[in-house]
Amino acid sequence: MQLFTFWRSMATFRVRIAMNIKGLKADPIYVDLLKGHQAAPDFRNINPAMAVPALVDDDGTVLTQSTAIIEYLDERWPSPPLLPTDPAGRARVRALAQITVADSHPLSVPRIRKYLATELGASDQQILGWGRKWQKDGLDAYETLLAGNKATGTFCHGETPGLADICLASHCTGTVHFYGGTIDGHPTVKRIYERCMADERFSSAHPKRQPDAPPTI
Ligand SMILES: N[C@@H](CCC(=O)N[C@@H](CS)C(=O)NCC(=O)O)C(=O)O
Repeated sequence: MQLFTFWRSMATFRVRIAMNIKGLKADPIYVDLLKGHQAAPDFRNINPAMAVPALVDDDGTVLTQSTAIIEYLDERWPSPPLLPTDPAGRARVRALAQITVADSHPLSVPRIRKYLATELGASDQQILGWGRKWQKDGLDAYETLLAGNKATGTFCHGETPGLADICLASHCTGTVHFYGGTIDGHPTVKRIYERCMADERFSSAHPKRQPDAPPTI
């Protein structure tokens, strides 16, 4: 398998965690988003949406969109599972994941930050504040949905990490490490995030531990 990746990509972080949980390996192909390599013709042939991650399976199947990739991996390698078996549980986990994947993260990916700067004249500080605002709204939603719900356990849904935890981990990492925000006001989120990051399958996937990360960060 080949994984098109960039160290600070939160969406690729999600796929790296899922692959670690499944015990899968992929050859990394680095796409430097800060240098605009996502627009290079070779990569556009892989993903016309010009975004990482993209995963190419050994039979040549090309997959894009982090949660579609993660669910593909979960279906091909079902153990350990990343989604519960019951429909209501699956819907709950997918809904939690979408807080990050659909509602928060898309608002501050590089193409959005670039548009804010070049078309709307936003400053670096304004763009950081913009990102923090949508991250914080996502954290508020997670906290309310997780706290006091009896399906919440050590992890977002029960006692083993799954899709929702993967998305929550990327959300919190983005908030703390890239937007200068905090998760201190979100105790249930913080507890689960810290538990996740104590697990090598999560922590080794962290952006700062990737070979293409700059040595100084
Ligand atoms: N919804 C997509 C998000 C993909 C995405 O926007 N990835 C970012 C990095 S985290 C990217 O490659 N952005 C390129 C750009 O904005 O130019 C997913 O979850 O995979």
